[in-house]
Amino acid sequence: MDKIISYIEKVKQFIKEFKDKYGTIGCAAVVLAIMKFIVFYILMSVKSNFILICIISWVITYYLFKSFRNKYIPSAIYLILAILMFADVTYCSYFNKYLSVAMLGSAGMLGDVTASIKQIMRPVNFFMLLDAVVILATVVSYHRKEGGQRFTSFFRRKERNADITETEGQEKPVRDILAELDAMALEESMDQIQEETSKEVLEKDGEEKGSVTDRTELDYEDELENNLYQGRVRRKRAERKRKREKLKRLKVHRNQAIPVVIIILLIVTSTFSPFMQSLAKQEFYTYHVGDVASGALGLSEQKNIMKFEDNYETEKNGPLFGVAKGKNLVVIQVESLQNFTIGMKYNGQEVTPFLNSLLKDKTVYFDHYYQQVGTGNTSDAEFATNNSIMGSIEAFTYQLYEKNYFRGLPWLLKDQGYETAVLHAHENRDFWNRDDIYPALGFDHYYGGLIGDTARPGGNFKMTEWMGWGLTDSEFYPQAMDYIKELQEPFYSFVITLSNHHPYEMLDKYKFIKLAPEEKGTLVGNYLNSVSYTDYALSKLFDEFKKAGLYDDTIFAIYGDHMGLPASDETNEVMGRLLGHPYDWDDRMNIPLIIHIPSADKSVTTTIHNTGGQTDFLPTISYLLGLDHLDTIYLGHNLFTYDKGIVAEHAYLPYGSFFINGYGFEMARDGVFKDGRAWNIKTRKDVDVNQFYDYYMKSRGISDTSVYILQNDILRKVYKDGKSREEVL
Ligand code: GP9
Ligand code: MN
Repeated sequence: MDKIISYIEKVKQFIKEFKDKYGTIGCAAVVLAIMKFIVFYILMSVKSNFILICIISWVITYYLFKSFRNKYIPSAIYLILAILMFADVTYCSYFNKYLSVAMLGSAGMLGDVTASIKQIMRPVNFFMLLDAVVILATVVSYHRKEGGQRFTSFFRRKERNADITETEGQEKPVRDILAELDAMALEESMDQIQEETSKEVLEKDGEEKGSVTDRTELDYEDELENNLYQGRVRRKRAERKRKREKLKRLKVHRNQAIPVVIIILLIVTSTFSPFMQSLAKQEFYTYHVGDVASGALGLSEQKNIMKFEDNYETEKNGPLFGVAKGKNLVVIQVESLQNFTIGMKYNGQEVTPFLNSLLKDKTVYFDHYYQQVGTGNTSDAEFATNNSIMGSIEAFTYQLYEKNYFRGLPWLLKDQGYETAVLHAHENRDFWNRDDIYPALGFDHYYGGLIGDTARPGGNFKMTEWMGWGLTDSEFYPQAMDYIKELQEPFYSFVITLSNHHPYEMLDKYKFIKLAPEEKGTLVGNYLNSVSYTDYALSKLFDEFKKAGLYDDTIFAIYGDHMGLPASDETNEVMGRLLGHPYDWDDRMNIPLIIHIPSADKSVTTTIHNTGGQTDFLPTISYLLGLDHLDTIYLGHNLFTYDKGIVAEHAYLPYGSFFINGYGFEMARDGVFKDGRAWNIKTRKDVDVNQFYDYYMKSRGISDTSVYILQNDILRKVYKDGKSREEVL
């Protein structure tokens, strides 16, 4: 009890001294810093071990400031860290994870995201910067007050006081020095007594012996001895000062070591303890140090590589095999198209009237189809769709693996005599490194960029109408058609739309949906208008095909590249209202896949509920086109005949997450399986995660195998170096 009281007293004393030194502004800085970490972890959606994680961050921050005598240094470091925290919460609100060094490497591919950032930016994000600014102001004001005196005296004195009383448990050198200092202090005070006594004696002698001129030889000896003695005292004092300095240095080093030791301990133990892993993956300092270290040392988690299975050989057996054999293939990857818009009636208005009408006519609609992107977002949707391999989560695949050998759909169709082309009207034709990657992916032509763009010459589209990120879809399609018409039949045209891009800022004339006051000015309201315009523009593309006389000889596949409405308080609220249930991950990541086959019999019209994702596109479309074999390495399944699909996710949802028939699984961000969340997609109720462990491992296997194929350039080994597919996987 006494100990507690004395401890409380010490804390009170500390606070009082702190307040005396740094004033109210300093106290405000401390309160803000404590609160900042709580808000940060709420914004980062930290779910497990919340309090412990806050404590670790507070301790590390405390030692960061204690580790430097000149407080400008930690204040500057802390400001940089505050900017990183600001970036983390902003990034997390869209991508649902911490920023990584690898991601920063892809920052060049952000394009003009000013509007998007404005949209996802919450005022609370700025709270991440506030304490750092107040801390800096405290340091500056202290320096002014003290007239430039070093900012360390407070901590120095605290340390000195503590040195005398708190020697228990300190490392040996500090304790030894303290012992020496104590001994010296004792010796010094004894010397002082002696000094004073001898002075008194001398004075007394002087008085007794008369004036200096009367001094005897003995007097001089005494004086000499006294001088020698005083020299010894001075030396001792100097030595004592040196020792004190050394002690301070040692204590500073110890303070610097404490956070380093905490972080290293967390990182090292996280490799074998799920509990420590949970802390290490969620705590701000530890996460970022771990991220930088694993990048620098090339460390990664244990990989789970799957054996190659040529599933297509059996899965191609179905009634629609070859139903579109020899037809032109037009694949339209629609920017940000989510499945909930299909068939939706908003206040009595159809959002996608054209696509809805298409579904009724010689069309197969996959309503449980999901995005499967990596860091490359749109470009990974393209990649997974054409190659049946997931894009990397490390950095964007189109650049990271631009020198790889690929053998996806364009190459397979070229083998069948197809001419291949890709078309996209972003102002920068080389966005996502498209100029370099498309030839490697097997596209004979790339029509992209703007005519007359001197910064990126070689553009193909006239900028007749600008909206959002580039040429409007309705202007893009007729111009694209001019190029498509020139292709040799059969052709494969891969068309990438752009108008429906976050944050869905529209030209007024294309706002077809009358929004109710509740949705007006919301991202969801803008999105509904944007999707509606996208649908309208698509009808124009189909008209173009009819006009060109190519419609009946073509099979069309339309799908969304990735979610358009990431989670936010506003979006969750509006979407929850529109959907009639909480807006969940399956709603966000569910994209439509619509395959329209004009030449087929009406009976093909159907909706297929099998769960699938973008990596399933290649075998699925190959089945309709009647490819006998898939002479490549692929990870997907034919969704017409395979109904046990698992869709692996590793972006937006953490690595190991998945969708299967009826269920979604969100892996925990702390990397501990049992901290994950599984839910029933129909009932919307959470269910026990333990039944999904095998699926979780399979999802990891699909991600790992994708990365393995890319990292080891496996397709080159098979198709250039002559190894068998079974040999390499
Ligand atoms: C730009 C377009 C958009 O050309 O592909 O990419 P995104 O921002 O959606 O990944
Ligand atoms: Mn996109």
